[in-house]
Amino acid sequence: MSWNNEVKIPGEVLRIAYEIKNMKIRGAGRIARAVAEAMIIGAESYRGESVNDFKDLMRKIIEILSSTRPTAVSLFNALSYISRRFENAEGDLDVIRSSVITAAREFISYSLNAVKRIGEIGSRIIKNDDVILTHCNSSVVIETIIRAFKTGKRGIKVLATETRPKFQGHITAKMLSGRGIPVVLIPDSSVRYFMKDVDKVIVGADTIAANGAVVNKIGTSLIALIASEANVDFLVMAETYKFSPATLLGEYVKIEERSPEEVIPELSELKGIKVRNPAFDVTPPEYITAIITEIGIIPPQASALVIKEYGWPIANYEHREIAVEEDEPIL
Ligand code: RI2
Repeated sequence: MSWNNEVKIPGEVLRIAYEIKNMKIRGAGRIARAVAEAMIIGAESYRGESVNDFKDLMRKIIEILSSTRPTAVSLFNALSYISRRFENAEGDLDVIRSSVITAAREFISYSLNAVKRIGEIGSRIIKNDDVILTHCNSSVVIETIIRAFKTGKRGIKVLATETRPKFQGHITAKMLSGRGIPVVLIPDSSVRYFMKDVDKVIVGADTIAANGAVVNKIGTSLIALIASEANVDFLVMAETYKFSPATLLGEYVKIEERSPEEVIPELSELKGIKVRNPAFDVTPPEYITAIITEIGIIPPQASALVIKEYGWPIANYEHREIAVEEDEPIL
């Protein structure tokens, strides 16, 4: 099956899907907001008059967006928040269409407020002269550090890991230094070397399981291990839509494995050598000091409670590969 077969999908929706898949749009929160945006574009683009055809278009768009990246549950939680609304809505096309648009807008605005709120809560934990180590590029972590800096915390320094193979640490370093915050970019493999200087490790999350295990960028669990050895606090920042309801029922989180070319661009130089590129790993709850969410600071062991109390609807949609033709898309 390809991305553009029996139902006509708007080019802009396909572009968003393609950019998520290729990580031009990336970061668990950002991809969740991008799929919500794609749903709005899809809903507004429908020119027919049939409620059934409209719902089929929405379902097809959800299927395509769900096929982009498998690990960050934020993407599936955003889609199931929206799909539950239009699947349960009753009325004419206007009513069903506006149920999609309203739910998607609600999600986007919830998400942006949650990031801000986590920044407010998280920045209070940062003290004058703290040396913070972060991995990858998390918008909630960046928000928190910038807010701490803006609200007058003095002497903050950040160690940003490169985050191979995609080097998202470069983005982090640029974002922070652009705001006047001292940053040092370090190789991923040097974390243990530097840990003696670190006061706090702060990372984002792609998915948090019911048992409190955190799925985040590959290498996170190694950093947690090193922090634990050195008795350094290991803090995770995550909006509640990064908690996975399906894990309550015992489902595993699928770890994305990306192209070997991201690790070795000239693969032909290593003829016959298999190269693997898992994008995420799992940090067990016992290595996590606390998880900072928009509803407060929780121990990882309280994750099941967060899912039950504040839970996002269990995703009806799961990641299924849909082949992308070479010349697809789209623009
Ligand atoms: P925010 C990223 O994944 C990283 O793993 C990062 O820690 C996480 O999303 C959370 O990002 P990728 O898309 O939502 O770079 O905090 O693979 O921005």
